[in-house]
Order: sequence, then structure tokens, then C-alpha cells
Amino acid sequence: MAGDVSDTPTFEPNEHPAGGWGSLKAVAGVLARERIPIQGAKALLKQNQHGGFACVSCAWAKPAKPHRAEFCENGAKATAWELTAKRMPPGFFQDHTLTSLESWSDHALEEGGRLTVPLRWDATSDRYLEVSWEEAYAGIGAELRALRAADPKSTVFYASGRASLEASYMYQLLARLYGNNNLPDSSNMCHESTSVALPQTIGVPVGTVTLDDFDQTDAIFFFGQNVGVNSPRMLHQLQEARQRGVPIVSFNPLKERGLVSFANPQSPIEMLTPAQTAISTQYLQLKIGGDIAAISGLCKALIAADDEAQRSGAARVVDADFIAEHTQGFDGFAARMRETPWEAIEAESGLTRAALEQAAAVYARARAVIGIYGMGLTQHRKGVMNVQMVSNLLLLGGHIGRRGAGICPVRGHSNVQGQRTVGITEKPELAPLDTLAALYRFEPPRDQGRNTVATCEGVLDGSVRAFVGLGGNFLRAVPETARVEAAWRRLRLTVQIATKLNRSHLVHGEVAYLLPCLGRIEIDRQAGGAQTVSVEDSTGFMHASDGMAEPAEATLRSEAAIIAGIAQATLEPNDHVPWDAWAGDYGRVRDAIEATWPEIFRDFNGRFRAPGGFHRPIPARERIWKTPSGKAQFIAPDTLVADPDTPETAPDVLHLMTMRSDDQFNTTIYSLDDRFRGIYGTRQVLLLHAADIARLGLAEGDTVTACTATDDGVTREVAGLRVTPFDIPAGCAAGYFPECNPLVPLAHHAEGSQVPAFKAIPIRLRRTGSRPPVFTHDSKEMP
Ligand SMILES: Nc1nc2c(c(=O)[nH]1)N[C@H]1C(S)=C(S)[C@@H](COP(=O)(O)OP(=O)(O)OC[C@H]3O[C@@H](n4cnc5c(=O)[nH]c(N)nc54)[C@H](O)[C@@H]3O)O[C@H]1N2
Ligand SMILES: Nc1nc2c(c(=O)[nH]1)N[C@H]1C(S)=C(S)[C@@H](COP(=O)(O)OP(=O)(O)OC[C@H]3O[C@@H](n4cnc5c(=O)[nH]c(N)nc54)[C@H](O)[C@@H]3O)O[C@H]1N2
Ligand SMILES: [Mo]
Repeated sequence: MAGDVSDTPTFEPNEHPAGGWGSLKAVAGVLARERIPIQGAKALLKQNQHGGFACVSCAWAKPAKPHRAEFCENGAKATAWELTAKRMPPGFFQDHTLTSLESWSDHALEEGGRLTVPLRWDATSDRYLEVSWEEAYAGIGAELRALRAADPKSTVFYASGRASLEASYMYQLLARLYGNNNLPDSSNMCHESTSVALPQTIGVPVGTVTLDDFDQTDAIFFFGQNVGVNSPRMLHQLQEARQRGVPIVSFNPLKERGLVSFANPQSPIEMLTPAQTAISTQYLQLKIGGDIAAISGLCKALIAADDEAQRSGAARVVDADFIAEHTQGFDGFAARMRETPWEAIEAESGLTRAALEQAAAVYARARAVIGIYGMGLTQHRKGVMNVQMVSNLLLLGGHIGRRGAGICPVRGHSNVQGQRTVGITEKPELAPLDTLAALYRFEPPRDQGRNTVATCEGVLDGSVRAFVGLGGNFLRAVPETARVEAAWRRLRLTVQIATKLNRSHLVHGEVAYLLPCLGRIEIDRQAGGAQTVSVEDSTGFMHASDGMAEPAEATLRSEAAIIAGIAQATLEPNDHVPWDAWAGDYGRVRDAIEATWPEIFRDFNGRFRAPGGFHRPIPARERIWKTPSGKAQFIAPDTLVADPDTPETAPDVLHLMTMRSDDQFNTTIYSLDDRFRGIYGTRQVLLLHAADIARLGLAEGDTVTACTATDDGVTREVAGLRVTPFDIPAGCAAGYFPECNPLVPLAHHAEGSQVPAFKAIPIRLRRTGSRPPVFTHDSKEMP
């Protein structure tokens, strides 16, 4: 693919702290690259500030008293990527057929800049041609109506997690008025394991921690989340905690820079002196998929110590009062932990008993413990069980519903949690269908809709005929790339609402539209004046967000306006659904959201501008358990292995995790460098333990083809990966998302949540050639 591999890929171990000068240099570089004038950089200072905009990068909490510059390197990159001076005008599409663009890399496609006009694919010339907005709506409406007449369940309405609460509310209503609950969103590939696991254990689908808890915590346990890259603003909380002496225990197969140390790029003192904060006090480099075993080890050690305390009459190690009053299932769970042998725990986790007992001692001493986790737990076959083990661990010490303690899933997209809150869900039981029926006088569909995996299955078997995408890059994000792409071309209709060109716009249906929208940083002028939108962060706070940059083009429309346009061209008129009034004044959408969920959104318009936003009620924080039993639930694990698909008996099979570099946002690839991991100029790498390289008869610099080790008769391969020795446990491998997605079988997903198991793909390697390694010794980190 054009531009994917530079001529001189280089590798050098990176020992520098996350943040620091490298971070500031990277921000300056990206502003220059996107040709953003210096005053455009002012936008950064409005990021996550009161009266400013909510960053379009991650979903981490936005404090009521923000730091003067409440942004991070990667938030700055996301801002610059949206505010870029580069454009993809209609002339660009005159010059390129879609077939020819298919050979471009993900980086090269988005690098062209912002989309500017509505486009429709022309079959004769294989080009996107400009159409008016009215033509686009009419054409889409006609297609959607015809498809609905045949089968209202054959259309899917995907959402990627960035669109505002207001646009998302309108979008879910569009789908339900159309006649289905086919509302997959990126959460299906991400934290759905959380949304399934936590209601069973603590009765809420979201985390219980808020920023205040970080000020009061005594210990932080960190599982499978790469904070330095994916939620860097959290490094402020971690750094402050460390400066108070709070221990941080990290479980990760890779030594991620941000979890090791951090120099605050906004602190002049730390920038002038080599000071840096060591983040993790203990780093447990477990095997991929080893978390159930590792947490079992912690729990076993704690329960053993508690048994001993009871025998000797010493103070209890577990919180016996909390367990008795608030929980169910402890005895069964404790019995399972007692009978699980240390040998099995050590073998499955790759950690020693001594290391786990040391970590358990840190937990035992702490009055208030926070458990943080990300995709390293959720994207496994046992992803739901992984999350429930964190919950079990915290319940042992009564660490839910206590100041300074709690469970903290770190969400991905900046409004992915909020989209679920306002009804974007394929699960009818999670949407207030009776309320919607009463408000809008229609009979909402009551049957199960399609999630991401079911959408792909429907595309493969032909039962899905149309796809509408509210942002995202679905085709590139999902598993099983080759088969899904081939089947995708048989869809009748694809409609993509987007800011920049990506692969999901090139592979398309018989009728295809690409509709360019405003981003959140841009001023959104409607009939009722400049509009404010809102988002929910990872800790359940709702925030206002005001655009502040001039729109990239006058032709762009807001997501809310586009949804209203499609809805009116598709649906029969309904006097109770004021699409135009909503698109003209988002305050009225907020009123509708409040009417639908009065408990969560009480006085929405009155409260959402408060500094720091307003918090949704999270009953578990008050020790009110909305579980079937009315208690918090211990759930004993049925296995120690998070990845049962990888045969232990086949020594040539490795567990492959797919990872994000420090210079990408999901499928948006800013550059080919991964500064924190010391990989420059290429993403076509496979990181392996030196012993595995030798054992498999390979050498550094060899190129290999990775093949999925399954016996379902389908060949899945990714070629041209460069073997690179790395500090990773034996038996494990790491490669980049989305380059490695063709290796993920669609059926290889989490039990219960159907989140694709992107973090443990069983693979074998085939040597195909070699490229000499190139080393550089000049540090890229210092000014
Ligand atoms: N800059 C930037 N920010 C982002 C994103 C981005 O792409 N770029 N993406 C956004 C989105 S949508 C999301 S969901 C989040 C993703 O943020 P994360 O949840 O951090 O997801 P990943 O980058 O996939 O990293 C997962 C981490 O888990 C580790 N890991 C892998 N397998 C295992 C395992 O079996 N056990 C344990 N304990 N650890 C494991 C990996 O080494 C890695 O450090 O970030 C969001 N923020
Ligand atoms: N192998 C592997 N696969 C994975 C993962 C993994 O760790 N490994 N992670 C999974 C996860 S956690 C997620 S969340 C998914 C991500 O899946 P998606 O959310 O579908 O993908 P993104 O790459 O975030 O989408 C990027 C595109 O969004 C569009 N966009 C950007 N801003 C806006 C906007 O404001 N409005 C609109 N309408 N469009 C906009 C741009 O056109 C851009 O090209 O991928 C999943 N896939
Ligand atoms: Mo995500």
C-alpha cells in the first residue's frame, strides 16, 4: 500500500518518560504538518475548558478546575487533524477512481484533508461526483423506503462514538421510527464487555470512579490500558497520586512508557530538569490473556491471609462487614480461589506467586483502591469474565461505593459512553421503548437489533442490505477484513457521514453516498444561532461543548442536520417528531432527552454548562445495587484462561495482540512512528520475544506472513511483517491495529458481549524473506 513502509524503518529502545520534550515536539510537528497557523494553536487552549470544546480524542474526565492547558499531545493531534488546512475538494475525486484509491494507505487517505461536498458514487466512471444536499437526501430516502418496504430489518445504523448526545438521540430515533434496533456502535468492539459484566456484579453499566476519588485513593491497580497514549490527561491524576506516595500496580504484557514514567510537558520545572515521576511501583508483565489467573492469584493471596487472620484473631484482611451486608456469592468465590492451585495461576499468568503476593500486600494495606482497565481486558474471549474479576477483587475489600475507591473502565471515543446513554443500543431492553412510544406516538420495534458482529454476519449472509454510518471506519475496524469487504460490495446502499476519507468510503454498495459533516471543534450555526452540543465522559459527567473554529467549508452540515435531512426524506411525517426544530435548536433535543430519561438528565439545559459538567446518578456509588438479587455479586471464574481458542499444546502457535501506536487514533494513522515503543517509519512489524524468534528458526529483520491458527477452513493471512525482538512475554506477539484485522475470525469474540477478541489471536508464522535491521543511536526524544 502506498506510503505504508518507509525505506528505512528504524528501531530503538525508548527509555524516555512519556510526555516531556518529545511530547511538545510532537505537538509542534503536527500543527506544522497540518499547516495550522500559530493562532490556530489557540484552539488547543480552549480544549476541555469551561466555555470551550470537549476534546474529540478520548473520553477521559474533564475537571471542573482544568489545568491551564487541559490537553495532551494526542488531544492536540486530534484537534489539528480536524482543523487541518488541507481539503479534498470534488476535483480530487475527478482525478481518482475509487478502485485506484483502494491501494492507498489509511494514512494517505485521511492525510488528504477534510471532505467538502456531498458525493454520490457514479458507476460509469467509478468516481464520487458532487451532488446537492437535497439530491443526496432524496436519493437516500428513496432507497431506504424501498428497502424498508421489503424488510425494515435489512438496514443498519452504525455510530462510531464521537457524535454528540443530541445527534445520537436523533439517530436512534431515526432507526426506531424506520423499524429496527440495528444500532451497533464502536462500543460493540470496545467496552461492551464492561456494559455486560458490571450490571451483573454491581448493577451499573458504567464505572463508579470520579476525578475526586483520585485525590483520596490509597492504591491503584491498572489492567490492560495504555494511559500514556490513549488517555494521557489521566497522567495528571496518576502523577499527583504518586506524589502523595500512592502505589500503582500495573498488569500489562508490554512495558508501556506512560505506565513506567511521566514528565509533565505543562510543568516548566519538570521540562527544565530531568525530573520525572515513576508511575508504576510494581509492573507485572503477565502473559496475554493471563488476567483471570493473575487476579485469581491476588484474590487467593488475600483470602489466604484473611483465613489466617481469622485463625489468629488478627484484623480481617477482607472487608467482612461489607461482604456480609452488601454482597452475594462470596463463599463460592472464596472456595474457588482456595482450591485453585498456585501452579496453575503461575502457568496461566506467567507471573510468580511471590510477585502476586507482593501486589496483594499493597492491596491489603490500602483503605481505598481504584481498579482501572481498558482493551487489554475487554477484547478477549473471556472479556466479560476479565472485567468481573476486577469487580471481584474490589468487592473483597469493599472498594465500591467508598470515597477514593471504585472501578474505572477507561472508555474510548469521546462520547461513546453517552451514545449508549441516549439510546444507541441494539438491545431493546436497554432503551426506554415505552417512553419513546408515548412521546412520539409510534410502536417501536421490540426485537433484538444487530450489534457489530451480527451486522458483519448479516453482510456475509446477505440479510443486511444497507449500511448508514454516523462516523467511523467500520470496515477497517471490524474483524475478518477480507470476507467482510468482499461481501460489503454486494450491499444495495451505503451512506457514510464523515469528516475525512477512509477505506469504508471506498468499498461501497451499489448505491453509495458520502456526506461531509462539521466536526465538534467547528462553529455550528443553525436557524437558532450557534449551537452547543454535549457529551458524557468516562466518569459519567455530562459536559457542554462549543465549537470555536470557522467551518472547514460553508457546504458542510452538522450531524444533527444531516440526520434530520435523511429522516425527513425517508419517514412518513410525524407531528410529534420536530426534525427541523431539533436541527435548528439543539436545546430542544436536550429537552427531548430529558423527557426520555428524567432521572439522568434532570434540568439538562439548566445544568450542562456548569464547570466540570453534571454527574449522572450511579447507584453503586451509594451502595445501592441494581442487580437481580439487590446485592453486589461475586462471580467465580469458570476458567483461568482468557483465550481458550489458542491451543496450549501447539508450541508454534502464538497469542497475537493488536495494539495502537502513539501516533494513531484508531484507524486514523497520523504517522508511521511509534515513539514510545521506539519503532519508526513502519507499522508492518511483529514484536516477539527473542527466545521465540530463535525457537521458531527466525532472525531479527526476517519478514513473515502471519496466519491465523484456526481449523474452520478459512485462510486468514497478513504478509510482510518484520520480525522485531521486543520485551514481551514468551509465546506472545504484538502487531498493529488495523493492519492485523484480517487475522481475526468473526467468531473469535467475547462470550456474552461479542466484543471481538482483538487481543489474543492465535497465529502461526511463515518466513518469507528478510530485510536488514537499521539502528539509529541519536535520541529522538530530547530537543
Ligand atoms: N491517542 C489515542 N487515543 C485513543 C485511541 C487511539 O487510538 N489513540 N483510541 C480510543 C479508543 S476508541 C479506545 S477504546 C481507547 C483504547 O485504549 P486502551 O484501552 O489503552 O487500548 P489499547 O491501545 O488497545 O491498549 C490496550 C493495552 O492492553 C495491553 N494488553 C494487551 N493484551 C493484554 C492482556 O491480555 N492483559 C493485560 N492486562 N493487558 C493487555 C496492551 O499492551 C496495551 O497496553 O483509547 C481511546 N483513546
Ligand atoms: N484489531 C483491532 N481492531 C479494533 C480495535 C483493536 O484494538 N484492535 N479496537 C476497536 C475499537 S476499541 C474501536 S472503538 C473501533 C473504532 O472504530 P470506528 O469508530 O469505526 O473507527 P475510527 O477509526 O475511530 O473512525 C475514524 C473515522 O471517523 C470519521 N470521523 C472523525 N471525526 C468525525 C466526526 O466528528 N463526525 C463524523 N461523522 N465522522 C468523523 C473520519 O472519517 C475518520 O476516518 O475499532 C475496533 N477495532
Ligand atoms: Mo474503542
